[in-house]
Amino acid sequence: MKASDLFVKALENEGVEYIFGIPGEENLDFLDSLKNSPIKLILTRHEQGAGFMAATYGRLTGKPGVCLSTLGPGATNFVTPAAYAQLGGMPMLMITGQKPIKESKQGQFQIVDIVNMMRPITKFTKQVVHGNTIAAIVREAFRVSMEERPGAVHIELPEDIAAEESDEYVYQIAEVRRPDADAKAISRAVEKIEAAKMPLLLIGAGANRKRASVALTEFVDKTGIPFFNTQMGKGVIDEHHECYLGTAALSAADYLHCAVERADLIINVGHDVIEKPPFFMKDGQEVIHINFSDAQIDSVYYPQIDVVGDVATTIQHLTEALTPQSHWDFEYFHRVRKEVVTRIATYSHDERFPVLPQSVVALMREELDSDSIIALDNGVYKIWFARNYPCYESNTLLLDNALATMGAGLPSAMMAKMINPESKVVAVCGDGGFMMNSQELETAVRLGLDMVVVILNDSAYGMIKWKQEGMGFNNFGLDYNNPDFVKYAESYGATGHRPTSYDDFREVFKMATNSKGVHLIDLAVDYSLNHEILNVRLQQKHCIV
Ligand SMILES: Cc1ncc(C[n+]2csc(CCOP(=O)(O)OP(=O)(O)O)c2C)c(N)n1
Repeated sequence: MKASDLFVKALENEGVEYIFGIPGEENLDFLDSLKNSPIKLILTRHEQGAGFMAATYGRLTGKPGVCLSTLGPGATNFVTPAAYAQLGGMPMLMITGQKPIKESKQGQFQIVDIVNMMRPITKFTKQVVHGNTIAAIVREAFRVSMEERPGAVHIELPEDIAAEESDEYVYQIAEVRRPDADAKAISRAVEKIEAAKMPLLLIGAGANRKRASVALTEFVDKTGIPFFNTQMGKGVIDEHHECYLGTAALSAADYLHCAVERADLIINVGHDVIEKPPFFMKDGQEVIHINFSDAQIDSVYYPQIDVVGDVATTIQHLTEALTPQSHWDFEYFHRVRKEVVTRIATYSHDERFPVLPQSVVALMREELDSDSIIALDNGVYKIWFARNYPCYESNTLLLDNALATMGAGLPSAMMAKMINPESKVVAVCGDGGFMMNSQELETAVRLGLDMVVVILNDSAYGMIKWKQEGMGFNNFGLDYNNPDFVKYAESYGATGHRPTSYDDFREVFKMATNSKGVHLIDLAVDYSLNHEILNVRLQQKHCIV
């Protein structure tokens, strides 16, 4: 069998549905092998778009998303998506081409040492040097990519190896059960939780990965222990829950942190320090770290107890073993919850135009369903969404708070729509982040996706402006001009809208989320209160006593 045919067979064996990417001449054997495969090739307009889509496939399904590029410049374009998947704990396989390794007449043209370039940003990176090793390499790449903590893997398939003959063979996939946490670790955690006076539960990205929703909801229902979550842990427990205190959109100083500082024990399920800290640990505070792997120690995080094993099973064991204690005191936490709710409501229905980010968030929550998905790019609005947008289901607010890259919002929304065709999907991007991968509008239109892209337009890199102001610097170096986004959308075959008032935005948003095709809404945003609310007022706040 031709080696590239075997490669495709090995991918089929893993259940691969899509390959996202841009082939180069070094991938032509592989492309030809793909021609007769049920795997669908999704061409994108930039390798970043392909990589972000593949990573999001991994994030949402738990199975590696696969992307393809040529050697050199195509492969270097995978660097940011690789880091995105690696830091975000998203399984992803990148396949890149290479010049022939046995005999090449092109000197060093386009040759970059991609295998080594990928080393610090992947879990596994390998060049195939013989067709007969393909099946094992592919199986191992998938295993490593999915193994906790999941991440990016890379295989380089040189042109001459792709074309050679190899023995036909694929490996049977063995189901791997994640190990249970040690019984002693669980009973130590139970003792600590029962002995605490004000325990508080934190839910992080790791709990969202393996869908620990049912186990965690039962834990909270039985114990009544209030919870907060990280940005990437949103929606694991329905945030309608009366024990939900809020989301740590900032690392410190928010109203929610009054509760975090008062807690004598934090039960951290699924957060690790790769995601931006949801609080800074301080001496005298105890933390139980519950995750698939033990805690990485950092000056802001040094838990006293690790419970390492499958997260959902650990939580089930804890729920069974724990007896709710009469000395547990959650009264203060519930008062903080009321304070958080009141603060979030401020400006949520302010109808000024250009719109405040707070009112954009509230309006979208009102107009969307429980299973609707918002995918965010990276900008200052991410803080407002994380803080003010309650999620009712897991993975319904997709954001990146690990690499926190710009440019992933549109491709990740496209992937979310392909996986959840029945749900409404909205990409929310800043004008800066949108322009980093706006070319994927063509891919979205070509794929016939029904989705909405909202651009929060402030003609500036707003997040950095907000930081600049917070640090007392003068406004400098962060403003630009934008294209006419309505015409831009139309030139791709999408529909463009430019609301002129708050009410108009509601009408346009309602119509766009209930319509076919790709709709782009160019929405003028007013960030003038960000500094006052997120810096000045929070620094001046006094925790309720
Ligand atoms: C690829 C990348 N480049 C730069 C940054 C640094 N950065 C973070 S947010 C931001 C500005 C975002 O601007 P925009 O997308 O317009 O959103 P806004 O904050 O204005 O809402 C920048 C430059 C980043 N996170 N990722």
